[in-house]
Amino acid sequence: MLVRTLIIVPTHNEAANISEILDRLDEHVPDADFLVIDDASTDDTRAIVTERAKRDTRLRLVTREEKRGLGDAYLHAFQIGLDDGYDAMVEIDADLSHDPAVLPTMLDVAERGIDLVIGSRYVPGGSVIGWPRRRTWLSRWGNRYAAIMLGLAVNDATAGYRVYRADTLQTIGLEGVQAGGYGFQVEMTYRTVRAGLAVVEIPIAFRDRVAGSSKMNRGIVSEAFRLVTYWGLADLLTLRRRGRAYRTPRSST
Ligand SMILES: Nc1nc2c(ncn2[C@@H]2O[C@H](COP(=O)(O)OP(=O)(O)OP(=O)(O)O)[C@@H](O)[C@H]2O)c(=O)[nH]1
Ligand SMILES: [Mg+2]
Repeated sequence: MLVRTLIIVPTHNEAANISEILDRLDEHVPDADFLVIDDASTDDTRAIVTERAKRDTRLRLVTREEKRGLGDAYLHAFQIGLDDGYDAMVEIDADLSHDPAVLPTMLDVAERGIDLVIGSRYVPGGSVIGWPRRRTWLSRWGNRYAAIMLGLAVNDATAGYRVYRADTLQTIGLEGVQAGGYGFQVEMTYRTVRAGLAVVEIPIAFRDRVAGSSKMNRGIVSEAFRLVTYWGLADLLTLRRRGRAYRTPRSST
């Protein structure tokens, strides 16, 4: 049974959103603990969380002085969660794009033994609200490309709303992760699938952020594209090599 859950909220300048997301999480998953991992915010994010943590012992703040990327922040937080013996770890954006009301269902599915539960925009019942058409197109086709290149039967491998069972993270390991942005989510999904673990997608309505500013940039997209292409080609070559190795040697006579 999954008794202890740690909800990880990465932040970089999310003062406009952090109180509301924590309130809403509190409302829907009152038994969980919270870890806000803040990289180099220059607004009031840290002050807000510090003040709140004085009243709420289930909330803790970890700060880093450099903005080291979403993937790096999650790896740091996962290690803390594993060291502290949590059974499940949740990824959720601070910007209210992910609705905490869905989290109890996602945790239920993880509790029933699914190794990775993804809040997915691209399964029936899922949707994206408020994104310009270009951004939806990029995300949709980026996901299709990753699924084809890596042989993933996952529709939303870039999704940032997830529940990992702690044993999943132990099995796939936190060492040697290459990607930092959206590619991080794809890489962790790829590792989970390759380890033969179970992934389930639960439909969500993803809403574009209303407050604060986006941290998405071209570098994040091109990193994901480059790495997915590299992993996919490396897979192909390895298969070919294997194919060659298994071929019956021709007789020399
Ligand atoms: N700790 C940490 N958090 C980050 C970093 N970059 C982004 N975040 C947080 O990660 C979450 C997702 O970032 P967003 O800027 O919302 O990125 P996005 O959802 O891809 O794009 P938009 O919704 O368009 O802004 C938010 O909670 C950010 O504050 C980082 O370098 N370090
Ligand atoms: Mg966002």
